[in-house]
Amino acid sequence: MTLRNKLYTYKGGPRSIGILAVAHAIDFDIEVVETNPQVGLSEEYLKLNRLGKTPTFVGSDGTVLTECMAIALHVASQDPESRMLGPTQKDFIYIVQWMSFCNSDVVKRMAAWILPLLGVAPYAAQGVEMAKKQTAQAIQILEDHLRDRRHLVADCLTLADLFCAGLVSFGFANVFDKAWRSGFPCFTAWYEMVTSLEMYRAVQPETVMVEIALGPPTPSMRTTYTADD
Ligand SMILES: N[C@@H](CCC(=O)N[C@@H](CS)C(=O)NCC(=O)O)C(=O)O
Repeated sequence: MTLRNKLYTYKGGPRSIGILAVAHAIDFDIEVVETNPQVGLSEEYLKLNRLGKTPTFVGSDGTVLTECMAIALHVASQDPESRMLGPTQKDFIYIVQWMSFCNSDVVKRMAAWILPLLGVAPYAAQGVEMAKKQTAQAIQILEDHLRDRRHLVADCLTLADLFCAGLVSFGFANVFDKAWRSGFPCFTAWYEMVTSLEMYRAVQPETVMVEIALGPPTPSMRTTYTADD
């Protein structure tokens, strides 16, 4: 029996979209194994990822990787001819910079804004308002960077674009509504460009951009669950 590469993740998981899109772009076979921490995890999975997070990669050669950035870099590097890791070594460093920025500061701020509204983290109006401001502050960095460029790095499509667009899809689908988007036109145009690419659409056929941001959760939705993000 031939072993396949596996990615343990859940459908539409923002930390997995870029991994799957780059795999598609370089024709690297990965089977998605539906795994959702909010639904419950098997003992077997907890041996692979001891903090019970997704995604986790298990390669056909036995490689086990946690941390979405490491997985994305590993997958992208399977095709040495591909430009997905940037034309130069310095571009590669900038790719890692943007991936890290989005996977840490942007995701944390967005999650603090959105998860309480979805009822998957405790809700406090003040906390949500603060997280909304802090998200705008982080996205402004991307907006300024993209003002005179089409791509995050090196004026060509790289892993940074696919990976970061996947991460912020969570914002566009829930709170980056029409009014909010008008304040970030370059960031929004970049997102529309990346999400319309065939390799992105192969993973995420539909891109949701909300008209009106989520409002406060109803009392029955509120929770005390505390996922990190
Ligand atoms: N440092 C990890 C974080 C992974 C992570 O937090 N994943 C989220 C899903 S996108 C998760 O598993 N959350 C469940 C929880 O925190 O309980 C990475 O960058 O891959």
